[in-house]
Amino acid sequence: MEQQYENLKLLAKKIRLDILEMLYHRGYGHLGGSMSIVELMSVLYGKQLHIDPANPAMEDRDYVVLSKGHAGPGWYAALAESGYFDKQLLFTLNEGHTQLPSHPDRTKTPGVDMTTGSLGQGCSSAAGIATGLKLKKSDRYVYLIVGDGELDEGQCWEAFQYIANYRLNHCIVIIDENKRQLDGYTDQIMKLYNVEEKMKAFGFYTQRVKGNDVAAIDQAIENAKQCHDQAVCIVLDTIKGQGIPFFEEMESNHSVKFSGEKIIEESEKAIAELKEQIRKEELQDAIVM
Ligand SMILES: Cc1ncc(C[n+]2csc(CCOP(=O)(O)OP(=O)(O)O)c2C)c(N)n1
Repeated sequence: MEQQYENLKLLAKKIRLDILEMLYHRGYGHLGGSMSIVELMSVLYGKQLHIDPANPAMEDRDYVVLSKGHAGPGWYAALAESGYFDKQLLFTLNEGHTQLPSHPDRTKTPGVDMTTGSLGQGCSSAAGIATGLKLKKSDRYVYLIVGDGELDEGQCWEAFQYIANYRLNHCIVIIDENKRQLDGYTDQIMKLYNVEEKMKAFGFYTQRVKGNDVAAIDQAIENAKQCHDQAVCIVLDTIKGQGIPFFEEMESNHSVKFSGEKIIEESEKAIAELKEQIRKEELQDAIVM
C-alpha cells in the first residue's frame, strides 16, 4: 500500500507539471481550481476508476463529471497521463479546433463523458447518470466534482436533494473546498457556512479530508464505497493553486495570465523543480526495481 501511495504522489506531480506547462504554453488559463484537484485526479485515475483508456466508451465503466468545468486542464492532464491521448495534445489547449477546449466537451475529448462549464449543471447530469446506473443494477460509480463557489448555484442543492432522496450511493459527490471562487474568498462573496454539516443535513454520509493527501482521499473513497444505504459526499479541504507556493499565495489565481517578469520566473522555477523531483523519483524507482 505504501508503494502505491508513493506512485500516486508521483502521478500527482506529473499532473501538476502538465497543468503548469500547458497553461504556461497557452499564456493564460484556469490554474487555481485545476491545481486544487490534482491529488484527487491522481487517486481517481491512478487507482480508483474502472476505465480502459484504450476503449473510452467501454460499456461497464466508471464516470467522472467535472461540474466545475473551468478546471478542465486538471482533468486533461490526468487523462493524458492515463494514456487517453498523446501528451503533446495538451499543448493545443484552447486553440481553434482543438480536442481540448478550455471547458470539457464530451463530443471532443476521449475520456470526457459529460460537457460542463455552466456551473451547477454537472450535478444534475451526474444525478442522471447515477439514476441510470441504479436502474441498470450496475456496480459502477459516477464521481461528481463540484467547486465550493459553484455551490452558489441553487441547481447543486436541488441535485443533492435528489441524490440523497434516492440514496444514489454510487454517485460520489466530491466538493473541492478551496475557499476561493472567481473573484475572491467564498466567505466574503457568499458564505457557505459549514458545508460538511450542510451535506449531512441533506442526508449524506459526509467525510472531510485534506485534499492534498492521496492516502486520505483514497481511504475516504473506500469508506464511501462501504456505505450502501445513504448518499455519500467527500469534502476536500484544499488550497486554490495547491502544490506551488507562489501560486497558492497569489492574490488572484483563478485564471492566471503568464505575463510579467515575476510570474514567468516563478513558473519556470516551478516547472524546473517539478521536473527534477519527477526525474529523481523515477530514477529511484528504477533502482529499486
Ligand atoms: C452558471 C455559471 N455562472 C458563472 C460562471 C463563471 N464562473 C466560472 S468559474 C467561477 C467560480 C467558481 O468557483 P469555484 O466553484 O469555487 O471554482 P474553483 O475555485 O474551484 O476554481 C464562476 C463564477 C459559470 N461558469 N457558470
